[in-house]
Amino acid sequence: RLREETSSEMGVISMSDRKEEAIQRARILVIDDNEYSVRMMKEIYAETYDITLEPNMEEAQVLLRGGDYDLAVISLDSSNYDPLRLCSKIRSLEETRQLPILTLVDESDKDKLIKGMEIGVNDYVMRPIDANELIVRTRTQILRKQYQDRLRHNFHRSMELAVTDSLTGLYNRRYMSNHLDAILQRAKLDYKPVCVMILDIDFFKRVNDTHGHHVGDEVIKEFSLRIGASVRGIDLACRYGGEEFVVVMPDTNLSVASTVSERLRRQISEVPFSVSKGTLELNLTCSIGVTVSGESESSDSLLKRADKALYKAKRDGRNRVVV
Ligand code: GH3
Ligand code: MG
Ligand code: MG
Ligand code: MG
Repeated sequence: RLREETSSEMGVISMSDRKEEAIQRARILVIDDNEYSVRMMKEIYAETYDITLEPNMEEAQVLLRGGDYDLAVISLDSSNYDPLRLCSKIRSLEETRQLPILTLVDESDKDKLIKGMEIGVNDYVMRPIDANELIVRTRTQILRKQYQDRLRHNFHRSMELAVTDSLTGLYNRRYMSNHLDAILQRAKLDYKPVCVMILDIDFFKRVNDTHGHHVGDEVIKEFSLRIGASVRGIDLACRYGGEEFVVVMPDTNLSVASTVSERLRRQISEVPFSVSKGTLELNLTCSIGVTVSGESESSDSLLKRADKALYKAKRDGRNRVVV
């Protein structure tokens, strides 16, 4: 019984994100060596934000790379460093590309500001600094940054939900089906075989009936971990149904795939499943069907043949691999 990933579930996630964010103060890195403005920012930021002061440009770069800042405030009129170089560094590094930059600008430095805007500075405050203006411009940049972070995060989460199974974290059936055809086409161009393995836990109903659905779920999770541990990075492991799994192995011949399957089968049957916080040990077995792609074979027919092999493994007495 695979849980359906619905859009309402995605809605729940975005709400919990908002909660998380409410308790997290925004973080500002100030790169300025002007004593007067630094003191001013300390005063007006401290209430609302976590503020870090770093007048040294090299140090600031280290902080930016490691820290999770929501805003960089950079003085453009420092004599100790090249602020424009710092701004372009921030824009060019993957880790800081999205970081808003607010600059503090001296009237005489307007040409620097224009260059800065070209590089990707988001906003500026002119010296002498007006506190209210600084507050408003700071808040605007931070809100925009946090809004974008939330969108990005929700986007990644929904992508994840769309392709993975929520109980096990393995790919879901739909994702696997969609990609298997592409994998087969690629393999055909490279003249490489693709193997498919289907696994089904033996007598799984008994686990549910004897110990309950929760224990059944735990077994499914542990089973998934063992599959994950026994396949390579390029293999595609998916939860195909309730307690049924498919592993797609590109660039693999049948003899290698049988060896992998046999090793996994033995590991499953020889190492008991520890569940209910270690209070219960279950001896389980699984049956495995393995097959290799033929020339120009569709994903459907490949999966069908693997399923037939699995069915034979069950019929022949379970706890075995049928190729
Ligand atoms: P066989 O050896 O023939 O495979 O026997 P089996 O008992 O494993 O039979 P079958 O594969 O047909 O049944 C699988 C059972 O798994 C049926 C269903 O109640 C249960 N199941 C499916 N999805 C889940 C799930 O997400 N959690 C739990 N706990 N049980 C599930
Ligand atoms: Mg069955
Ligand atoms: Mg079963
Ligand atoms: Mg089954």
